[in-house]
Amino acid sequence: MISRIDLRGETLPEGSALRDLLPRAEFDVEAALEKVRPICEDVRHHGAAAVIEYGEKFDGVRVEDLRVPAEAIARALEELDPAVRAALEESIRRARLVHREQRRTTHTTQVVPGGTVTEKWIPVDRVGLYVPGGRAVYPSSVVMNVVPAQEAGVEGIAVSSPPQKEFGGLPHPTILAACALLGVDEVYAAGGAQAIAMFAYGTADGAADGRPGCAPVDLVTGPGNIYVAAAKRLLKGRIGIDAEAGPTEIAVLADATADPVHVAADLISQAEHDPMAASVLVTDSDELAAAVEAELKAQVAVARHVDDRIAPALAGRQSAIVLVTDLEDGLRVVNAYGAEHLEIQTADAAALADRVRNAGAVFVGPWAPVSLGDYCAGSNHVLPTGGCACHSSGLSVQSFLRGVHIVDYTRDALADVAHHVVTLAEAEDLPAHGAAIKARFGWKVPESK
Ligand code: HSO
Ligand code: ZN
Repeated sequence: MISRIDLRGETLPEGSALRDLLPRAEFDVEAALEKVRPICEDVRHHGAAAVIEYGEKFDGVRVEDLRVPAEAIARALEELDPAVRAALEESIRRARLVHREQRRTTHTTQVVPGGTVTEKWIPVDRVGLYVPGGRAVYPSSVVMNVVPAQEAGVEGIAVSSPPQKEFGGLPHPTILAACALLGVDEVYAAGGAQAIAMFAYGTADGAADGRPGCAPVDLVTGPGNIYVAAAKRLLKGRIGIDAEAGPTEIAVLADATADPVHVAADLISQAEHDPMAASVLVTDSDELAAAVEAELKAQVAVARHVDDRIAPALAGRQSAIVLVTDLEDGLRVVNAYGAEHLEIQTADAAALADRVRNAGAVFVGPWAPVSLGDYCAGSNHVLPTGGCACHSSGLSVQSFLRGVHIVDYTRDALADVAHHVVTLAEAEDLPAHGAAIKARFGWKVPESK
């Protein structure tokens, strides 16, 4: 069901050579680029009409209007199961607690007397948050996108999620209800690459009844399938994007003290997302490896979504049990892998977690499973996959802010450093740069004090 990779008794290679020994899914965004290019071009030139056409083609339902009416959003909340409402409210409350503290304060550095640089954090004006709606209908992802945007102070927040045939062309009602709970009223029934293009280019032609369309956004965040990832890559530059989200991943670093029942349950929990999802156990214990294999069999036997997702995910080349000589090697392995989610289930979990360098999020000890983070830890679940944790972070308030430097110098402060500026300008053969300084001092370089 799950393969083994035995790295014991070898000196582990470093960096990318080690990464090459580890399992990973193929997520070839490049290949999807050619498919999404004409879709994006169509939306650019034909606006809402093209988005509606592609919705009919890919989602199997033709909508009159992309914008979800306010009444439909209100109704979805009224009809929401009260237990789901309470759980979403708690998820939102905890996420707000964490994300509120991520706000950055303006900081002024006095570089010299009379010369300051202030770094001011300004939220982007308008964001488009994409919420998938195919195999995955995740109201929790609405929370994880909207909360940091709101806590950052973003004023224009638009959400888009694919139209669902069984709901008359509206996005899934729990998605709409989550929007209502968060106070988001600008929601579109658009999915896939066409939704990303709608956000990037806007749809000036708007609705059938002449109401305005979706205004272009500055930044698009949120997970999606390979076509969504390809459209984000294609339109990056015109819009900002968050880290590209590929199939979800869980790595568990565990020793003989870990409970195999927990480890197996956690590996299965993320395999449940996608046949391409990755579940990786890294352990120095033969006994644990064998016990987890047995547990996987037992738990998969009674799971749902087995044939279409869990079984292919666990059997795929992206999943494995990796045996290592000791936990030091285990740490090298998980750092080389850079998992989206990393659980540490070892005797001294906190100390090991402290030495993790590459992971989207780290879950410490037996009582912090990834599922907790998916919904109710307060942490964000939109995290870098595919090894991108080596250079990118998950979604946070920071994702929605820009740090702008405000430079303020007096005449004396400029005079004092003018000769250095002129020297550097000349060294770069850019005399006009130097002239912009000299022009302020009667075309001379002022004497430095
Ligand atoms: N584990 C997913 C997020 C999610 N899980 C949504 C359940 N619902 C990626 O972090
Ligand atoms: Zn999950």
